[in-house]
Amino acid sequence: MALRTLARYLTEEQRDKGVITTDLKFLIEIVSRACQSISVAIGKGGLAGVLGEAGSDNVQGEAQKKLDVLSNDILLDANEWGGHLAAMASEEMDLPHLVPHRFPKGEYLLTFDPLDGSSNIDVNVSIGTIFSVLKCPEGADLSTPEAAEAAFLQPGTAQVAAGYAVYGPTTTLILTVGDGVAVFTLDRELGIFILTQEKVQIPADTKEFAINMANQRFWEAPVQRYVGEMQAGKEGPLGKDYNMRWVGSMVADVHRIMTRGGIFMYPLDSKTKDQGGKLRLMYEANPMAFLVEQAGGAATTGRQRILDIQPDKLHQRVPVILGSRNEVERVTAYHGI
Ligand code: AHM
Ligand code: MG
Repeated sequence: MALRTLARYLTEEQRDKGVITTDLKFLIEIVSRACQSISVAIGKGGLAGVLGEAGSDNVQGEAQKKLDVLSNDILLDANEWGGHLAAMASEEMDLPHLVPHRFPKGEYLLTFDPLDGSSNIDVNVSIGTIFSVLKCPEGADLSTPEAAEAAFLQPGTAQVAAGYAVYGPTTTLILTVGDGVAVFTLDRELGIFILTQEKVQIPADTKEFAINMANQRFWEAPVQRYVGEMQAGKEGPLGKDYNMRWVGSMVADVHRIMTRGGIFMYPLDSKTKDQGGKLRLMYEANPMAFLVEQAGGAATTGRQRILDIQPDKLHQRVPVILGSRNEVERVTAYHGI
């Protein structure tokens, strides 16, 4: 049987099923090609001098790595000329990036974390790109980057596509256009993404959890209770032994859950409470929540479904609990909802 490439999958979603527009198909193909370029740069590592600090901070006050900046530039350059976008926003940029006047503007907005897993970049551990696509509201003010921020402030339920690429032993692209979740693997010789799994389903139950245990003393009572119960194992109230896996790159931790189930938590803690949480809503929590729900899992802050949050700023942070449905519902219930 002929290989099903990403291009073919998207064509079927557009032409045969009518799920996406031709512009959205084009947009996703361009993002996938940018991910291939990022994958090549990461693959060269120290040979190309791309490792190490960039010597600058991003808007969140985090030190940027050279590969953070390079990945951001690759995504901006790839996406600005095609005529499918109105504006882009990124973890690495304070304000939205408007499509330059010399190019036509389209109807979509793209947000991304160009390279997620900063602490793993220089140590040859899996990292990735996360992206989310929204429609630009009619009549949105795109006259300045400051004015354009308002167009992005839409709840996650408004996403028309979301995905992530993992740069690990293989480069994979995980995508949803609201019609289930599909996994594509990069054939490095052919230079194309090939469909390797469709209709991904996250098992409702699990025995595996992912959380940064170093933050335990800062967590709130419901998460303390839940993790304590998991650690109590067979003899505890949950009646089974759990295992822990924590990569420290959200893309890799979520990808494990997509593959075999599990629960991922970056909950509210006293260290990050003032800023609302650790992970960013628009380009980390929302795209992952859309993918996880499309795969039959659940995603909450502990108090609210992530996709229902009405954002009030572009770089807003939120607590994240996602993965196997029964486990997410349990810990959410412990928060008193
Ligand atoms: P980044 O986007 O700067 O890489 O930060 C997000 C990352 C996630 O990938 C990961 O889940 C988390 O931050 C790890 O943070 P920490 O090591 O502080 O627990
Ligand atoms: Mg990130």
